[in-house]
This record gives sequence, structure tokens and C-alpha cells, in this order.
Amino acid sequence: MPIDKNKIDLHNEALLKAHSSRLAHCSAAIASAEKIIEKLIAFQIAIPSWALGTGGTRFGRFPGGGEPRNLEEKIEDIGLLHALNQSSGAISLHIPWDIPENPAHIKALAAQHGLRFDAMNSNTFQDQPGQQLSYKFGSLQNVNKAIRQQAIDHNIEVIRHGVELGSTSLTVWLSDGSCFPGQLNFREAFQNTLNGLAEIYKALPDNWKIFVEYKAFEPNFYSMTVGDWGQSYLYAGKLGDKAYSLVDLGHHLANANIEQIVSLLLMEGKLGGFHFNDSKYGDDDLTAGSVKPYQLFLIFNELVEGMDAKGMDHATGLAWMIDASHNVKDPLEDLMQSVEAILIAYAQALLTDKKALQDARQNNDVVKAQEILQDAFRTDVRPLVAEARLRAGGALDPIALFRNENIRRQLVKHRGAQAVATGL
Ligand SMILES: [Mn+2]
Repeated sequence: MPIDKNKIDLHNEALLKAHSSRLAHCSAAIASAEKIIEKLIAFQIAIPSWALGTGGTRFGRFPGGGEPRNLEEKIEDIGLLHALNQSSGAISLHIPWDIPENPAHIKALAAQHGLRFDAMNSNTFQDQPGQQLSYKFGSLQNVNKAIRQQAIDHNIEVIRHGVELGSTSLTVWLSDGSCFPGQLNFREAFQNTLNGLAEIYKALPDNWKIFVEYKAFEPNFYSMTVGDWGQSYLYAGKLGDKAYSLVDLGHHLANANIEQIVSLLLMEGKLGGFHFNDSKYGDDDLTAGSVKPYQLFLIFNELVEGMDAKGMDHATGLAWMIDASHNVKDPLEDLMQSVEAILIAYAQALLTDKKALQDARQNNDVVKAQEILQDAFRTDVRPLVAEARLRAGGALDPIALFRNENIRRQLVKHRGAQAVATGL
């Protein structure tokens, strides 16, 4: 359901006067406003192919209608998002939920929408129809060599699909672990997993990276074989230069200091990818910035500081992706909210006075250090984010335009009220 550029222009014209006045006010107070706008325009956040349908809980799923029925329609949805916000210019595919039957066609379709293929995601946390051996007791960690080999072969197949689409990275998230004490020998599980990852690593093309994503608990509740950043870092270090840790905000124990984790992984050159979402209790997969916006800002502050220290390009240095999906909002509106929250946190991190913060730390002026961070966090940077969208060709208020144009209603009409996207 592409949106006519003309409609975006008309929408912007109507809002331009109010926007310009807000922008002038904001820019007058921020010396680096122009630089921030340029960085915001460059920053793209990948959308995963499984976030376009209404997510379920373990108790039920309530589809909202008009969900994409196939990979082509998922690309169309992300193309629409990108047309509206100009910040969602990449798609992250999940195999086998979204196997590209005709890769050349899929690649061309994505290019038409201005999208590139971000990290590929494998799946050994479910059994697929017709699959020979079960992952019930784990995949790469499994005590059965044939099951481990099946998981290795699957990941290599995912790399092959990715090569055809022009992707250059593989994200491996394993649900492997144990639910009860005594179920696993931790060292054996680690070694089996490491050996499997090493086989997958060998299959990576030269320009590819592998991201080892960790998660503290769920679906296993006693131990996870890649359970925290320490374990992920161990695997990545043992695998080699093409292996990195991936931080998913929802994959930590409650109250973990994620900003410190990010800082240290960046320091070691081992942070490769980042998954945005928010949570109150566990891996809640809520909209980024909806519950803990200050935490999101603090994380971005470390990301910007750590990337600058390494001379990394903010837009391309890490693989940025939203990994969230829940059951009460329109998925497209939800993604627009997440992208907006991420860009706000990024802009606020960019305007943090790094020199003053350094001086305050040097003087052990704890009060001043807090003031500097909170001053940045409490600055309303929304006019800068809107200006970046406007200059890139997007809409000043993407959600308002989406609603005014009745896009969901058109999608339901076109795809049907019962259309359910593949995913969890
Ligand atoms: Mn994730």
C-alpha cells in the first residue's frame, strides 16, 4: 500500500508553519542543531519481518486485520513506514518464516522501496513442519550430534539466503538452556554450542559478521547457554574477528545496567548489533521508550560516546534493529512510535555536553554530572527529529498521516480482516 508523495507534501504544507516556529525556538537554544539534524537523517533502523503483525502472548493472539500475508507484503509495509519516516530503510529477515522463493525479485522489490537487507535471523528455537529432528532439548548445545548438525546446516542455509539478498550479517539467538538443575552439564553445553558456532563462522563470507545474541531467561528458566553479555562475549572472542555480541534491551535481568554493558562491549570492539524494545518486567517487547525513556537515553549516551571514542560511524557502525511485537496496537503505528523514541534518545545523546561532563567527572562534581545528563534528556528535540524527516522527504507527523489516510482500513480491504502474518 504505497503512499503518494503528493499526499505527504500536502500533509507537510498544512503543518509547516507550526513546525517552523517550533524548530526556530529549538534551534536557537541548541548550537549543534544543524549537525544533529544531519546525523538524524543518516540514522536508519532496521525493521524485522516479524514485527508487522500483531504479536501474541502465550494466552492468545488477536490479529488486527490487514496483516501482510507474504514477504512481498511485508516489504510493502516497511516501504510504507520508510516513506512516512525516512528512517526505516532496512529489513531484517527471519528464516524460515520468510524464505525468499525468488531472491532476485525480492531484492528488486526492496530496492524499489529504498530498503536494504539488514542481518539475517536463524531459528532453531522451534520445530518446523517436516523437520527430521526436534529442538526440544536444545539445538547447538544438544547432546545428540545429529541435532547439532541439523542446527548448523540451518544456519548455513540462512547465510546462503542472505548472500542472495545482499545481507552481510547473521544474528544467532539460541533458546538453548535448561529448565531444571541437573538437566545439563554447563561446560559441555557451552563447548557444543561453541563448536557449532565455529562451524557456522567458517561458512561466513569474508565481508560478513555473526552476532551472538544473549538472553537471561525464557524459554528456559534455570540456565541459558548464551545467557548474558559475559557468555556472549566469550563466544564472540573465541570465534574470531567477525563475531560480535548483540544487545537486546529486553534480554536482561531486571534492573541490569545496560548502559554499562554497552560501554564495555564497545570498548572491547565486540558490540555488533542492537535490538530496541522496552519492558517493565521481563522480555516484554513493548514500544521503545514507552516505559523507560531515561534508560534509553543513558544507553544512547554510552553508544555515542563509545562509538566516537572508536571513530565509528553512528549510522553504519552497528546493526540497529527494532525487536518488539505485542498484542494491542496497530503494528505499523507502534513501529512509528518506536522509531521516533529511538531518534529522540539519539538526538538527546548527541546534544549532551561531553566536555562539561568530562570536567565534572574530573572534579568529582557528581551533582554537575547529573545536571548535564538531565539537561540533555529534558530538552525537547522533537522539532529536530521532525525537521530531519521533512528534509529526507518524510512526513512531519507520520502517525497522523497514516490515520488521516485510513491506511489500515485500506490494508484490511485489500488483504482481508483475517490476514495473519507469520511470526510468533
Ligand atoms: Mn532480539
